[in-house]
Amino acid sequence: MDYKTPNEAKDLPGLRLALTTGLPAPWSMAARFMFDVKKISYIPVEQLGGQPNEDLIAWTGHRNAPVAMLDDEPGRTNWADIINLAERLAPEPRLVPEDTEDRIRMFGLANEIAGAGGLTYSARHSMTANMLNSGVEALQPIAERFAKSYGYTEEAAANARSRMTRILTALADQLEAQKAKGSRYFIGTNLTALDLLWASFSNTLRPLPDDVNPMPAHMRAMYEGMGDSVSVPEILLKQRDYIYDKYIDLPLDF
Ligand SMILES: N[C@@H](CCC(=O)N[C@@H](CS)C(=O)NCC(=O)O)C(=O)O
Repeated sequence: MDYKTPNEAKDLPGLRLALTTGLPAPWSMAARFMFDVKKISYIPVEQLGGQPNEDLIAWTGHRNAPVAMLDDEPGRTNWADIINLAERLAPEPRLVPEDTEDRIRMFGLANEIAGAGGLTYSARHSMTANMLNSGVEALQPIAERFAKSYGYTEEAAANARSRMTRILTALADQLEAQKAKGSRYFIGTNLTALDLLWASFSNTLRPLPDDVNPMPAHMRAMYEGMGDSVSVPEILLKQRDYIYDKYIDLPLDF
């Protein structure tokens, strides 16, 4: 991936997408998948995970990623806003269901994966707890930045495992119900943003193998650590493999 720095990108026209570099960061990868599947071009901009990112803040007002900057519109950082932006820029292929009940269910389940208090925030709270309790001096600034950025509390970390398990069960139940109706997808009969979100976020708990996902060994260990405490139902892993196989270029490039 050929990233521009925030200062190189800030005066360019069009869509600029700040992404965490060097690893398959789940919110960043999910944003990319939405734009890539719709063939919307963007300029990738570097965000350095866990770092102060002062130039990015000066330009966008945000330290973390993703941040989608379209021309002179306000930056978009929330996963749902980014899905809606992609849908606006390229209505086809549709990733947000037309049917109202399907759309509500899709955004509801997506929020379980990506929203504050959901699966991946919970996984990150337990990772943050592990870093804070590790006694490793070098990890403390990052752990403290994560704690502040993402609303970490000891209580949230203590509840993470049961919250994650309940969400994984709900996602698996949804896929089982879809399978019984003969669909390969989370919602309806076609690909939606939820399939792409799960493909990205599943990679946090169960990273894809190194040949298609060449991430640094210490980050792989950290990601695996986030998934260690939970079992991920087989149907969810099969689903993500299907989506990667059919819709996403591998190896991942970050
Ligand atoms: N704004 C996002 C969450 C973004 C987020 O959690 N980003 C993480 C993972 S991609 C990140 O930037 N981590 C690196 C950092 O905090 O420096 C949302 O809630 O929709």
